[in-house]
Amino acid sequence: MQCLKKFIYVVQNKSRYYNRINPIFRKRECAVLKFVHRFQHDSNVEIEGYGEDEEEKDIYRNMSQEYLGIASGGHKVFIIQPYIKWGHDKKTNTTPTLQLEEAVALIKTLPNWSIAETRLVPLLSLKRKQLVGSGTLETLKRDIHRVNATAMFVSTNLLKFVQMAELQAALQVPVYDRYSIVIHIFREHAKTPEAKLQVALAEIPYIKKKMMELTTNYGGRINITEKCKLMLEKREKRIRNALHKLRDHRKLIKNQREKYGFPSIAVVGYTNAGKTCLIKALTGDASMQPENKLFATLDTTVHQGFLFNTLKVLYVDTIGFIQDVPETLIEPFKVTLEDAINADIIIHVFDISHPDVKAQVQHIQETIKPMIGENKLVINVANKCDVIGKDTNERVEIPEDAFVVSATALTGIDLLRLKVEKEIISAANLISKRVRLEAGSNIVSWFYKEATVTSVETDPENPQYLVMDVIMSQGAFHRLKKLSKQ
Ligand SMILES: Nc1nc2c(ncn2[C@@H]2O[C@H](COP(=O)(O)OP(=O)(O)OP(=O)(O)O)[C@@H](O)[C@H]2O)c(=O)[nH]1
Ligand SMILES: [Mg+2]
Repeated sequence: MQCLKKFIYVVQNKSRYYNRINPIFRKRECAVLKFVHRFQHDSNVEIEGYGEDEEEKDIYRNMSQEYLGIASGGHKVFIIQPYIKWGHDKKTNTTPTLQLEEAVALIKTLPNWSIAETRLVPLLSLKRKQLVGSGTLETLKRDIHRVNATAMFVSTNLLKFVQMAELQAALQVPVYDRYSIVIHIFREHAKTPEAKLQVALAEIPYIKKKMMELTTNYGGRINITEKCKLMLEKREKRIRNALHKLRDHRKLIKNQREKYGFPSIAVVGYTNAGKTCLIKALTGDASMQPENKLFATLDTTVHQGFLFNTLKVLYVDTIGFIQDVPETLIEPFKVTLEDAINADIIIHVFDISHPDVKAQVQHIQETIKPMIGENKLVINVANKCDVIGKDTNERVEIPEDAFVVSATALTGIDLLRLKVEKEIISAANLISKRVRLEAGSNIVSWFYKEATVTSVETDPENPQYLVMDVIMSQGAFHRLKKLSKQ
């Protein structure tokens, strides 16, 4: 299998380069490539339902294979983590070892991918045409061969086309950067039409950029046909339209939700921080499936739960964050995140056991700040307290007001739920009232149906009356006022 993968890569790779210089090669290798493409095919490349014809699909499939590579067959991958030792570009909020750990976690998320070897590679700059010097390149060549790796992952957000091409030509294996790896993970995890469209949209800037770099680097000699460019633009437009339609539909659902007055709580945080797990703990929804994978949740999903006072609330699960990926990759998902963040309260959950937690917290705070209003309540939750020592509170710098919980051991969950209960009335602009009503009256049934009855007692002074504590939305309150005027 490894041999076959190498053969396929060599055929694809050679053809790409010779195609550009020798048109005869194109004809000769055409038959082999057709076989290769049929053999290798990423199932999630195609998005149905927005009017692309067969020819356009075919062109896109080829472009996607050319620039993003193919993930479905799996790879034994050699990971290098480049890092800048000195100067402006040196990262200060994380370390190369932590970045490498994240790179390993990314690869482990892809089915059938395994890790052959990992290496930290110090560089003077990430911008040079030849990413690594000739000495390092020779060592890498030897080591890739020694460990039988079939691909290389350079764990930096975006490689230039020329850097990739140089590495590929020298090492004779496909080279991936973070952007392309994350796209492949997204493709794996996108289940709903919306998530699939978002992934398809996120791919386009990458392909466009690589295509443009190719033309520039070869002095315009490479004929990137207008057809390809136009096709990409058309595809982008269609995807955006399809997404708009889906979002209009979602807004409709959201308006209906608001009409019925269920307060909502959006849970945001890094991928693998435990967002899904926390919602599962808060709702007791056994069907939810937290996974030890990056980007397990791509879709915004809504889950109902009850507070101690029986008030029904909706928890919104969101896509996780990750460090060191370009904005264009996350941009299509941000719109969904912005929608989700419209919730009444935000829970920002972070994995307290993660060595990079400080940088992660900062990243989330900076990203969501412009999306939320000044007065929106953000509850900080430090999750996975079960995997750290008792004295961690002193060691790990966490926001002072954070709730320390374990979503799996259910530690601290009740306190968190109480906090939500305490804040939700004002955050969601709900009305909380104590009312005295005649037992058995229509209005009592109305409250049970349209509002949340948090307690009920018989009036000690007149047993024919009930004293009820009720919570209702503004909408329900207006309906009640109308009803009482009738
Ligand atoms: N030990 C421990 N593990 C936890 C805790 N909470 C979550 N996990 C584990 O962390 C992993 C990720 O949990 P998820 O809830 O899927 O994380 P997520 O934030 O939803 O991740 P994405 O969907 O990828 O964004 C799973 O293997 C969980 O079992 C916790 O409190 N303690
Ligand atoms: Mg999740």
